[in-house]
Amino acid sequence: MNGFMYRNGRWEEAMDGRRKQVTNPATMEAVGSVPIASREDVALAVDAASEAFPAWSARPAAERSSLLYRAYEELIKSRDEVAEILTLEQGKPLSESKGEVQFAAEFLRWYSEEAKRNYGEMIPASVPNKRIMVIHQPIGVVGAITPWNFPVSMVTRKLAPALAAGCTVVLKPADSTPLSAVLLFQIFDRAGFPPGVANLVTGRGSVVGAEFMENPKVKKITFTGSTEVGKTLIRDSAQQVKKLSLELGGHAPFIICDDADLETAVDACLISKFRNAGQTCICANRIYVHHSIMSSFSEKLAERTGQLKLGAGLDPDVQIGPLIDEQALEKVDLQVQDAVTKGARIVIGGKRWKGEGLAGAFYEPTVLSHVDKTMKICSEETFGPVAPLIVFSTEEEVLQQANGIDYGLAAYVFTQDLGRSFRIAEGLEYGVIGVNDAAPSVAQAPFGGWKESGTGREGGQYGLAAFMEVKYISLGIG
Ligand code: TXE
Repeated sequence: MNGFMYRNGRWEEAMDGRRKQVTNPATMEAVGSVPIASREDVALAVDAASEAFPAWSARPAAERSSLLYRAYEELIKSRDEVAEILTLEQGKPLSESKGEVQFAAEFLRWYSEEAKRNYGEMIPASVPNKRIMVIHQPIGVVGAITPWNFPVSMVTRKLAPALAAGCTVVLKPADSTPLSAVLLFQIFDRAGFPPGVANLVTGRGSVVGAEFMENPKVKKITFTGSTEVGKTLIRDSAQQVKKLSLELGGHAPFIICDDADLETAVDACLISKFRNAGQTCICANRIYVHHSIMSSFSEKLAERTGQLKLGAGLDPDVQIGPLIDEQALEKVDLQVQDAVTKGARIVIGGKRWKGEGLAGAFYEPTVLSHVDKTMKICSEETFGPVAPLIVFSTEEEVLQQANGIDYGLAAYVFTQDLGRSFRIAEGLEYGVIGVNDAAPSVAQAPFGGWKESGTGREGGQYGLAAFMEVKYISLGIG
């Protein structure tokens, strides 16, 4: 599939005609290509978004809502086609891709409704001849940057609320997974968004990011990606006090108490850890297991882990795809080696996997026991299919260990004791908590991190607020 950029309602090449090949990470074969935008290309897209902003923001919310709902319907109609391209360029199993497309569509549906609920406030004045009003207005042109691990849903999670709020957008998808974004923009085109309202540029993060940051017409940048790039954006944003929403890395603790239902906890751990081959910012990264159930948990988890089938995602039996590239595999393997050198034991897995005719970077689903906090795997984001098991004895101890990290995105606790679930959930310094639940992300709830996991929230009414300025009007009535 050869994709194009989408600017002002037109499909376009880069001005200098350069293109980048997109590769299937399972086979390393070409899947297609997209243009490589220069800064001038990005500036043209920003101009289009800026020109479209006055009319789009002035449109009644009900009309913006209808267009978003039409995009939802179009995406559902194209679900299989989008899922297939997603698997081909990203590697995840087709069933997961279909799930992701459905999740992505939910943001369009939710914000088609939320667009109509952008209420203001009246605040009681302290004198009789004044009225105090608060209204919310769209922030302007938004530059959105998305990662490769969820190439469809991260786009709608940003674009749906931005468009619902009345903003116009320029999106830059991840370099390695731009084709599903091209399909999404074909869907926006079919849904009938006016030219310039939603624009797509493909190319390098540093080039597009620099234009977003330095172009005064871009009023807000919304970014999902590494903490390292997020910190650079924070530094650079000082120049124009550019507004930022950042969803950065995570290192989720996954706490299994002695009273947890063991089968539920094992099932949940498999889903949380091995979905998308562990390349998820909210996946279990440190699995704290109470000492009294450690051996039975470890045994059951290893048994189920050993049954997972690796391969190319279009094979309907495959449950674990490749890592996104060789660099990612190297990072995972180095963490495993570091842990083993410091005393961890490999219960299952622990090395590269080679499949017939598959040149991609596959890593065996791995369970490590005897892990402790001195090991890199306990502080660096893994982004791979490795489950490190850490033993604990008391609630206080596990909370202290779980919180002893700079990340604060998602955390999980498995227990059947209501009081304990509240104590631990309230004690965790994280933005998203799953209690007996390994899949807490939904369109209507606020998603985002404490500490170095980011700033701002996506989803629900918080996600809409992220694209609006607050204005207070003091009205003298004589
Ligand atoms: O991230 P990058 P990478 C974590 C995860 C992973 C690591 C590296 O640990 O192993 O980050 O992944 C764009 N200005 N997460 O290298 O580089 C880039 O083009 C503006 C967690 O892929 O941050 C892409 O669109 N943008 C995370 C996006 O940023 C820039 C998901 C993410 O890429 C840029 C991804 C720049 N200077 C990685 N440089 C999560 N929260 O889920 C790059 N980009």
